[in-house]
Amino acid sequence: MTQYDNKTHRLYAMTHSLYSGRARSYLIKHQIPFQELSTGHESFKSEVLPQGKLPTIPTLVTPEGEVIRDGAAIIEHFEAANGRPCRPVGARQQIISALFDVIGTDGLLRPAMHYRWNFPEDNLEFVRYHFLHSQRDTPQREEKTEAMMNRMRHAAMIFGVTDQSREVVEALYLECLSALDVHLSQYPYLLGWRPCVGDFGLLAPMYAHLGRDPHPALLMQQRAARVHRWVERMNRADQDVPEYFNAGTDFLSDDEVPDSLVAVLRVLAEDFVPETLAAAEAINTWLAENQPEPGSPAVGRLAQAPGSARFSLRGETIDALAQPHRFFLLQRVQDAYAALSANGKASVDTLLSDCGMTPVITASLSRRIVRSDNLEVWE
Ligand SMILES: N[C@@H](CCC(=O)N[C@@H](CS)C(=O)NCC(=O)O)C(=O)O
Repeated sequence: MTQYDNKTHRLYAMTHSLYSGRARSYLIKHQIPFQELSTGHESFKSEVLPQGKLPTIPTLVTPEGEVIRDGAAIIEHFEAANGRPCRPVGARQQIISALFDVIGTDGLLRPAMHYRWNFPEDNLEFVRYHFLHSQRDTPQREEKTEAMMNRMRHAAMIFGVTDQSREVVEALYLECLSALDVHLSQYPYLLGWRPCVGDFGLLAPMYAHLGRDPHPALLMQQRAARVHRWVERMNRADQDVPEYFNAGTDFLSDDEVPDSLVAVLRVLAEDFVPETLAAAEAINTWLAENQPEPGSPAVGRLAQAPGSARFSLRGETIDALAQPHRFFLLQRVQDAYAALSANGKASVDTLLSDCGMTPVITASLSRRIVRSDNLEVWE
């Protein structure tokens, strides 16, 4: 069996996995030594899964042997232990950081899946290499790889990418890319000179899928060089800002959220807001009908699926899986808002209204989701 030294964290992850990119980047940026392994390693099944409960990546094993499953929980573990280096103190910046975490991990799944799976002539061999090599070399390896790839291909449709919606999915993503590129012409990170929690969330779709698979990576390099640089930067331990000749070191002063970032959020709001409202309605109806037991899983394979939500985007109807996980992360935005002073709330209200994001504060589920023993469960 592999021997691990007792100072290094073990990160079970994969290069091509969306959620892995977020946790890996956090470890790199904070210079936390880690060794990356995949779910194909024997230790994942024998040592990690019994405590992680679900076979998802990323899952972290600390040098003390604690198992933390889920990217948000991994980041929260280090944030809580180290004085929250990635949470800005200002009301507006704090809300925007938490909001980008939800948008990155749940709001950009359509373009991520579309640009990975619907351009097989450019992507397929590359993607197959990664899926194959995350499986142990057994006689069933090829078969398992195909099954896994088919499952993910199908996920693109479940998230709402169809022949009818692909044009609008592409248009929205390309506008988002351009707006982000403009923002990054001034600053290397979302809120200035260092990454916030929202940068890590946004990196999830922008790294493995949109910034690395051949077709979308080329698109990003050609159309948004600065966004491509940000993806690189997020995977380096240093600040990595040689092209900014007036670089600072901190978040922007005076709780500033630049207009260029508001412009990015305005594009993202176009599907994030209607999708969130439709998903809240679908899940709340499901909750009323099913009354899940307190403590029963709300997210992942062990949970029951509440079905899909229908909403309209630039005249196209989209049906997308209604995901409770979005609301688990949105609770953090809403909790942060609830803790603000009246003045803080007022300035956030103005900002969210400018972004077209006002409903994110009130769109909630009738039951809270909490973490218990490595699972997200209904309270
Ligand atoms: N909420 C989890 C989601 C993790 C997740 O779904 N990871 C994918 C890979 S990107 C996975 O492990 N899928 C396998 C499965 O669901 O069985 C997180 O943020 O870490």
